Amino acid sequence: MSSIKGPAAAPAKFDGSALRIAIVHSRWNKTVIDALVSGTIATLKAQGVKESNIVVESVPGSFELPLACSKVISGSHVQAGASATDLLGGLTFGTSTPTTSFTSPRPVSRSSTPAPGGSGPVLANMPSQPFDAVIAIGVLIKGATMHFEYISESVSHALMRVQLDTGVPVIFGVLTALTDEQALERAGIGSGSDKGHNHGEDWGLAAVEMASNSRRWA
Ligand code: DLZ
Repeated sequence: MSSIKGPAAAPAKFDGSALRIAIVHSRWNKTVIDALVSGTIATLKAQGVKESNIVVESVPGSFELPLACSKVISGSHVQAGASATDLLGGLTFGTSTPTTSFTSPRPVSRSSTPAPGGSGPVLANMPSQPFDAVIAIGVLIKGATMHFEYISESVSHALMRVQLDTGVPVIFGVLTALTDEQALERAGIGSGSDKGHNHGEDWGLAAVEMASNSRRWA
């Protein structure tokens, strides 16, 4: 029997062509994050969102997502993130530090200009524009300690607070997986014959729907 889980189709088709969407993702559990971010961007584009209107920022871990989303929404960040065009164009990434079987926080380059001393890219100061929705993407995988519980709980509450405080939809793209395989399957890259489903696709759809409705409801 097929599963009854999952979102039903939206009641209307939404046009993302006038929307500006931010993706803020953590760099822990890179393999899964990369698949989720790619799935999200592909769906946003399929909904009509222009590549140049998709801005991607990264933070070290999921715990940093709420503050980053809040800053991105309030426009208090002065440095522009990478556009999806930049990312899809194959920017180079810095050295990664392995942390678990497939985890590695990863500094993302946002410009091809190297920083003085070769320590990384120089970020350009650019005026920020409002976002219609922000998608927070993180992957928490249960380990031997209580980190998972504390971070999952606080991050989900904090992301909810950000969207209620700002009135800007924040899409909850944080996987809270009990095993590596659970996380991989929810990014559509499971190791079995059924690779699973990339939840980034759902998050892209949710962002366009919520952004469109928020404009209509305003
Ligand atoms: C410390 C930590 C651990 C143990 N596990 C994860 C994880 O599975 N996923 C994730 O996104 N971040 C993890 N972190 C890092 C924290 O989110 C945070 O970046 C650090 O505690 C620094 O505040």
